[in-house]
Amino acid sequence: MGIGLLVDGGGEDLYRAFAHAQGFGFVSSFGALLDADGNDAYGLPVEPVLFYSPQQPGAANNSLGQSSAFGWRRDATGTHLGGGIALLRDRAGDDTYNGSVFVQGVSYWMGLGVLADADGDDRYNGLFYAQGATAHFGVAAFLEGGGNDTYNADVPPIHSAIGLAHDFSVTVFVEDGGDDTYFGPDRSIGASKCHGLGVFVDNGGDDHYEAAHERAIGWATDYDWAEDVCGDSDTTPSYGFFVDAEGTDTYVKPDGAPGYGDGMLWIPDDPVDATALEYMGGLDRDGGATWLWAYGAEHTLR
Ligand SMILES: [Ca+2]
Ligand SMILES: [Ca+2]
Ligand SMILES: [Ca+2]
Ligand SMILES: [Ca+2]
Repeated sequence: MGIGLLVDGGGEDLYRAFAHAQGFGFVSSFGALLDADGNDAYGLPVEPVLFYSPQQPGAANNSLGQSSAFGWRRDATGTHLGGGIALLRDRAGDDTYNGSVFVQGVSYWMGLGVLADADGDDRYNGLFYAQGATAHFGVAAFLEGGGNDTYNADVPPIHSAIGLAHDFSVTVFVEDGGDDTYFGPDRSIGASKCHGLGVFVDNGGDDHYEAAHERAIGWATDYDWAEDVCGDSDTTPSYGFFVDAEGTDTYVKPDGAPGYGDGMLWIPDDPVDATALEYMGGLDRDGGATWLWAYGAEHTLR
């Protein structure tokens, strides 16, 4: 319980740690890193493995940093303690963010994680729960102000990134401008599962989207299935939405992906369980077009 602040007024800085750093908020805590200027490098290495990761046991560190909020969930005594608040604010410069599991605007168990980078051509890499991702009643915001940014081009991501919400969580990912390049894993780029709400918005630029799995770019699942057991709720849906508001964009699709593309509207069907409460889809607004889009009550968003 407490407050931890790192405030840097400028200069080109190198931040290195293994875990619990660069904006980490544990139970009843607030941890923030504020950097005013400069081309900075934020690093939380994948290996050598010193901090156990339930998502990547023995293979990668549990980073819990670069704006990562974390709570104490269901230990052996049945104790629960809600997570804290984590913030990483970088105002300018061409920055690089490299991390492992739980990095870059993420939250787990009642926490709030915010990454806000205002300007510059930035590079983000994370393996699992990265760049706006939440698990188990978490809330997170990933806010990018501009520049030509690149997501997961240097290290192949594994799962859950770029606007993903899992298990009663809420995630908002907003990219406000620039020609951006996105590489997303399974459950990414506006996705949710198990009663989550995941929203992805890119407001401008000519962007490139490439997902390694069809469950991305406006996708939600809520079914009771061996891989993804979450109760098949009759009352609480999953929501996964994608919006690209401007620019001429390219999309690379994996097998089975919905028919998304530049200037298109898509509403995927869940091939696993037609009765699950899943609200999903995407909208790409074309470069020159200006149009009003209305959705009638006769349609079912699924
Ligand atoms: Ca700096
Ligand atoms: Ca910077
Ligand atoms: Ca940027
Ligand atoms: Ca963009």
